[in-house]
Amino acid sequence: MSKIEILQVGPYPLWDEERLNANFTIHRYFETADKAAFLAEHGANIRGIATRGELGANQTLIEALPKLEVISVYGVGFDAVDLGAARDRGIRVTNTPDVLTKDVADLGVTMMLAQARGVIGGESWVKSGDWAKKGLYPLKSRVHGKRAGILGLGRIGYEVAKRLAGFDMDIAYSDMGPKDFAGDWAFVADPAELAERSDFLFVTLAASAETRHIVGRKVIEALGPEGMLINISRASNIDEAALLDALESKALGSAALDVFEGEPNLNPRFLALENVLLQPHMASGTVETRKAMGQLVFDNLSAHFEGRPLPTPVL
Ligand code: 8YV
Repeated sequence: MSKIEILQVGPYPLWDEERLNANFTIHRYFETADKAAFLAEHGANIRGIATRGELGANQTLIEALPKLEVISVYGVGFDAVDLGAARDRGIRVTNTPDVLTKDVADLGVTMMLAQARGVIGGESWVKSGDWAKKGLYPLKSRVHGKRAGILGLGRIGYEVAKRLAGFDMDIAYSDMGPKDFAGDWAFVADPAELAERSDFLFVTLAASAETRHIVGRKVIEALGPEGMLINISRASNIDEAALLDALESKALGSAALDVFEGEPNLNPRFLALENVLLQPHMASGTVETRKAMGQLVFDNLSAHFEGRPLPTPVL
């Protein structure tokens, strides 16, 4: 019997590609030069998409695959999948929640500490010989005991807050409403008010059309010249033009960012800034977590085609 045909939208680690190839006929869409010609030739046979969080599957792609049944996302965020188009056709969508939560939180806190304490600049100070030439490294800001704001107290926001509690930080959060599990963390409904009372503002909410630019000029200005913005969610949650303006004018103290509009081709204005820490969208990027994510991508596809319940359905 011929194997089920799957469209692979972006590369995966070798171990995932081997498992997918052993079980399905995989079309490496990202390597096809003429996408329209490829879809005209193979589109009608494809029954599944394997994609990544930031790559998703847009309406045009979904419409080009008349037999599409399932979209399996390697990532917790499914904002790049056109859910409306999928829902209209009864196409199932799955993601990889939970397995990556703690790694994403770890990187967010690492970014805060590294940026506040000047870890990257400190290493350059040593390697460039500045330590011997110029003496002591410039003093940086304390982290422990400061005020942290968590914009979005979901799974990842909660793990960030738990870690920050270990640094004796004063924690507040914004969400749709107060959360039972938040203990003595303060609920602040308005993101600008949250920013106003924060030294460090973490953006940890799932992106959607509703959250687009939720961190706009008002929030950024409220965080202010001493504040730091840390984004481990999606670029679309922040008005990037407003962020760049504020970083350039020092209306915002600093930022630590793992996600960018148009990544990996980010706005070159970021590269000229000294008050940013830039990471290549790697918050879930540990071997352990990526293995678990790849397994879930495969398990969801297999479950669908074998008629079993999907392990982690979105739709
Ligand atoms: C990416 C992510 O999927 O979980 C998400 O939503 O964006 C990430 O985990 C990962 O970088 C692989 O592309």
